Amino acid sequence: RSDLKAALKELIPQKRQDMLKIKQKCSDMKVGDITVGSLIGGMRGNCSMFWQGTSLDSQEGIRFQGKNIKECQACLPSDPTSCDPSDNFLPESMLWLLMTGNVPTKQQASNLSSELAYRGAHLPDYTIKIMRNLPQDMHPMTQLAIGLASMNKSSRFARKYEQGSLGKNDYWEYTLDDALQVIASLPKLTGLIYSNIVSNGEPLGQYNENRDWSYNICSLLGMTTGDSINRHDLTEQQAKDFVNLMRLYTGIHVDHEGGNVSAHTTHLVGSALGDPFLSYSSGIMGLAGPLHGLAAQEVVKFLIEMNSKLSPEMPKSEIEDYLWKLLNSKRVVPGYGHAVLRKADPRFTAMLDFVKARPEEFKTDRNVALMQKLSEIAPKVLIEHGKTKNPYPNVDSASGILFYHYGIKELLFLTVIFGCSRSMGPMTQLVWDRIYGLPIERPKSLDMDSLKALCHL
Ligand code: FAM
Repeated sequence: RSDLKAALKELIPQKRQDMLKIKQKCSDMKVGDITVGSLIGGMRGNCSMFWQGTSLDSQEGIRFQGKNIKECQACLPSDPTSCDPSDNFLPESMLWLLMTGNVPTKQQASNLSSELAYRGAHLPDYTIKIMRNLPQDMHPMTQLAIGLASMNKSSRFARKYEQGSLGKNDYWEYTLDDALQVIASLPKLTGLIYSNIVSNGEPLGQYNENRDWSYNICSLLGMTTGDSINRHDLTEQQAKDFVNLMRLYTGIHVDHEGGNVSAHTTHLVGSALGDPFLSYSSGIMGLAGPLHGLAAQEVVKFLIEMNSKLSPEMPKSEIEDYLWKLLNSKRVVPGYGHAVLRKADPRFTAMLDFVKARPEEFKTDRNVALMQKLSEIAPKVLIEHGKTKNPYPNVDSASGILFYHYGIKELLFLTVIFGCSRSMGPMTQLVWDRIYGLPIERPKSLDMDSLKALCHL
């Protein structure tokens, strides 16, 4: 076991006191005005959620407990078994940072990684049985949501709550146990889904309790050289790079503050005291939408399709024409725009840096080349088009095509990897929701008559 629970126990009294003070002294303080535009416009700009781990600045992008991506890369511990300084930090380190607000020591990160590896080694028999019986062509995100929801049967929080023996102040401990179990179970669930899709359920790799969370995901996808089938004949270096891509990707997709669909859904369902399995299963359903997590897959399709129509040199004029045709047919340029961000997504920059650090690996990949070219050309076209509030690339414009490069060609599956990563932020929040004893969410809605009356129509 890691000492995460102990670290939280130390933090809780002060944090609870802070929250109590805010509640007692500032409950009537105004946060902002809600406009009719926001009411019928997806609640944009409507600041009405509390979210502890991350915040999104429209200009600078995501901050994890106040730290931007570069700062996280500089301070969060990486794989303790490797001495390669270019290794990305472990997502487990990020989880510790999200949960506690503090950068973990190498030992704390390593212990948390071991705890997750231990917890994730055995899925319940009934979950495995359910997963193995799902149709091969069922949407991978549906499979993931089913797998997670089935594990509610083993929820410690749900059991204790049902027994009626749990005081409100202690909800968080059982929620933390379940939340860690959700996160820990994702490599195996992901492996089961992928092998269901590509190999008739035959395992593609080994789960190893001595390896980190991202490594186990890669291994179970058949993407490591040592303990998996290595379906794509990856070299040692490629397999190592893929694990680092997985750590990078899953390390920076953990959270994007509270209002995005997957995080908000998890929080909303959890607010009714749904356990972490049910709550995150719902979040996964939200992530599956094409305007949210599925966008990475749309981008890959888009790049492949566009590449098939362009001349080999990919001239700028052809790319511009292609984009205009797309926009004129009222379609969106996938991978561009964002509901909150108003600059290029720093997560996109991090993925691009991964490519730039490996010029040999990517030099013949036309899709990756087009992804890079588009990031220079599309913003100008979108600005001229004049609709998008943010004409710059978001992370999805780069992420899917990198997984595709290494051999993950089953596009619908890409969002499952996103789902592994995104568990960490919303699960952190659910634990803190319980620590603070936050109530069920229940915003007021207006019907059409009330809206018309308000607008004097
Ligand atoms: N291409 C063309 N038009 C776009 C556009 C794009 N990439 N992004 C926004 N617009 C249009 C949008 O459709 C809207 O047009 P209408 O007024 O005709 O409805 C207008 O610009 C204003 O939209 P906005 O306020 O700038 O964006 P929203 O906050 O409504 O939507 C996104 C944000 C992300 C849903 C939107 O930019 C989009 O559809 N992008 C493409 C899909 C995508 O990349 N999604 C991934 C988002 C990612 F961050 C994630 O969650 N994984």
